[in-house]
Amino acid sequence: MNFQVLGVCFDKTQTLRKGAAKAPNYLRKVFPKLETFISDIDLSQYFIEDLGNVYPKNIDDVFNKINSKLKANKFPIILGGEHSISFACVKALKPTKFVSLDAHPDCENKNDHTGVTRKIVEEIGANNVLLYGVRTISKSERKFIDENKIKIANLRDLANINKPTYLSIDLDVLDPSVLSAVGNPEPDGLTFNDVLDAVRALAKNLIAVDFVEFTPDNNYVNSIIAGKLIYSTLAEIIKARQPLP
Ligand SMILES: [Mn+2]
Repeated sequence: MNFQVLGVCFDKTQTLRKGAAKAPNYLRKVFPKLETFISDIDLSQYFIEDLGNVYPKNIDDVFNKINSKLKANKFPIILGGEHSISFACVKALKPTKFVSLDAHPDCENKNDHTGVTRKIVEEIGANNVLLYGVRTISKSERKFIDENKIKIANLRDLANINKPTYLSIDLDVLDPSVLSAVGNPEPDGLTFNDVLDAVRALAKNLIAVDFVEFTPDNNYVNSIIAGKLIYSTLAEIIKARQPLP
């Protein structure tokens, strides 16, 4: 299978700490340093086309910028950028299901990174949206989640999906002891392997993945962890499409 990688350099609504717009180019410097043989998959055998970056002027510009770049028949790997970009990706790629791995539900009634999941709920329906790894919910978000019966999923819920699925990985789903270079770090998060377990549960149904909110800092370890997570995700997607031995 073939992949396409697109950087979406947009962080204009990031609040606590900006810098996610720098993530795509930062990651491109890290990738060549990483081991490409992961979980018995040799990533170097797969064609990964780099589509370069887009630089949206504002949130509503993201859709036009990415829609003209993405190609058919190649699995999209979107490198954010802040989380708000996922809405445009969902609009462009039209999955049935949307799964968000995120410390936050992003269900505020706002046109920014805190409201992206709510916009996606309005786009594809609440019963098609699943949250995983959520641990900090505002009062207004709690109300929206309860009223719309949005699923806060466990691993089995993810494994039970059997429809084309878009996966958004907000890197703040990881515990800050694993990776702290994100816009809004939250304690008590997932381990690296917890995230990969979720990816593995979803892998056969995935049609695209984004990695958002990585906000590079001077800590070299953070960029290695982010890069390894992306490579490991690709390996799981490939593995799920291989015939059984
Ligand atoms: Mn988040």
